[in-house]
Amino acid sequence: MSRPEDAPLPLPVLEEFEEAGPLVGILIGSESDRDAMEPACEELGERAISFELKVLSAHRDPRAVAEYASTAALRGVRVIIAGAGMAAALPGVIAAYTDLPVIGVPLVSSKSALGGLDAILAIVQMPPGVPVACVSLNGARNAAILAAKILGQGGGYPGSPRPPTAQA
Ligand code: RP5
Repeated sequence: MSRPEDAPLPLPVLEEFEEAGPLVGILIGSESDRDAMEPACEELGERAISFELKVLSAHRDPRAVAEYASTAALRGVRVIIAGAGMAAALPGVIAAYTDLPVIGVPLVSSKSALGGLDAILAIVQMPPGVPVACVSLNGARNAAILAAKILGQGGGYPGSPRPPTAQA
C-alpha cells in the first residue's frame, strides 16, 4: 500500500525547493540573463535577505512559471523579481498568477535588435489590473533595493527598520 508521503507532488516544480522559501524569488527568462541579474543577488546578500534564483522562461516553460508564481506566497516568498530580455513576458505572467508584488527588470539581450527597448515596453505596458513595477534597463540592483524597501514595510524581515510611530 502506498503511503501519502510517497505520492508524487501535484506541483513537480516544488520538488526542487526547500520547504520554506526565501523572502525574495528572483526569476530569469534564460541562462543568458544570469550575469545581468547578479547585482540583485549581491545586493540582497549584502542586506542578509534570503533569496533564490531560478531560470524559468515564460515562453519556453510557461507551466513551470505558473506553478512557481502560484505557490510562491505559500512558501513564504514576499516579493518576486523577474528579469527578462526581448519580448519580456516573464514579470507579467508571474503577476497573473500571484498577488505578491512583482518587480520587472528589463534586460539588454545580445539577441535583441532593439537594444532593450523591446523588454522595457513589454514590462512597462501591463494592462489595467495586473501591475508590475519596472526598474531601469539592466536595473537589477535597483530591483533588489526596491524589494528590500517593500520587505521593510511593517518590519517585514529580521533587522529591517521599525515602522515609524505616530507622533503624540
Ligand atoms: C528572453 O529572451 C530571455 O529573458 C533572454 O533575455 C532572451 C534570449 O534568451 P536566450 O535565447 O539567450 O535563451 O526570453
